[in-house]
Amino acid sequence: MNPLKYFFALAPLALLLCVPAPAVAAAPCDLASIDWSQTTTITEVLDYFRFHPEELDFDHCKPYKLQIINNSAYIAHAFTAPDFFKSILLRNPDTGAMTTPSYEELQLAPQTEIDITFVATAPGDYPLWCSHRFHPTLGMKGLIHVDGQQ
Ligand SMILES: [Cu+2]
Repeated sequence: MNPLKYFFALAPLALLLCVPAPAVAAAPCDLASIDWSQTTTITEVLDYFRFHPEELDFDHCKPYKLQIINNSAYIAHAFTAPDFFKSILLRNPDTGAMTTPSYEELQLAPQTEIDITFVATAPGDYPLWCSHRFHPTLGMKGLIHVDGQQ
């Protein structure tokens, strides 16, 4: 057999081996077993055209309260993260009801705070930015990392 034929037969296989294996899908969250009395509070401050911190880290299937604070005296900001909001379940603190957010961003007037209580159900990296004009260029960009390891 022509050795070149082997090459062409094996080339696709070699290519396949070079492609990194996809991440193992995380197990779905058992919502009923989440202990909301163990909620971790994380604070994200928006100020001087920056997110503080620039990277938010969450473990998937664990309960969090995220306090988003616009610390600017005069400038409105947004916490824009469409893919992140699609991947979480919000918890109504009064009723305990869980819902997918109906929004892609949160708008914060100067000197205001919005709190959300949620569980992240899909591990991954989600871009975060402020949708106000020129704010990302000035540095209002970040990342939300949801870890799938338990
Ligand atoms: Cu902004």
